[in-house]
Amino acid sequence: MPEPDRPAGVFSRPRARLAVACVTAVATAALLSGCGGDSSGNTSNASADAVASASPSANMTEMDGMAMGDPSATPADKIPGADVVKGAFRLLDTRPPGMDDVKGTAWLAQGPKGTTVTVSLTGLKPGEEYMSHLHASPCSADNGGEHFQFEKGGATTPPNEVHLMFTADKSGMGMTTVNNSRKTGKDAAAIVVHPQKAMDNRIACADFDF
Ligand SMILES: [Cu+2]
Repeated sequence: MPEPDRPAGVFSRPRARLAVACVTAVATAALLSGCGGDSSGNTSNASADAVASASPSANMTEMDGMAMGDPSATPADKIPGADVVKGAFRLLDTRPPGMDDVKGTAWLAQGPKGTTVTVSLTGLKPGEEYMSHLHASPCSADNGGEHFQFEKGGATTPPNEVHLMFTADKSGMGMTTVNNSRKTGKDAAAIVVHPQKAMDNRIACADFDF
């Protein structure tokens, strides 16, 4: 069984740029043959989830959909073989006081491993926790509207939604990356960042440039 994590780890190292193309090709080939392809609709993805939970050692990356982020994971803009869109966070009028300097970028990658989302922000309150969700509407429509859900009306938690939780460092910078084994298509129009303590409060929103 190939180990999808290993080429990704190699890929994320900043050195050896020339080797990247080879590593990418090998990694993509390994994923396509080893995972049987998972680029179709929700039906096959549901069975992929079942397989992953039945034998977690077979493919640990499938488990990432349950998590809410890993700052050391390969960021979305560096996922081999993925289609990547990005968006710049814009401040929302609903932001709490002291959040006027928040800036940042979000990336959404879709590829052989499903969906990977990375957020990177500055101007946050040092040591504070924040939460980002994929949202279903553009920022201009009700500040992103409802949360994006793979199964509408289903669970309001991962893996049916995509959540990223992170803590701002001493300089007010926060970033993290989360994976989900399913693809969002273009239905996750935007991403919103909230204070973890006040989730109804929307600080900033980014539209993905699909
Ligand atoms: Cu949200």
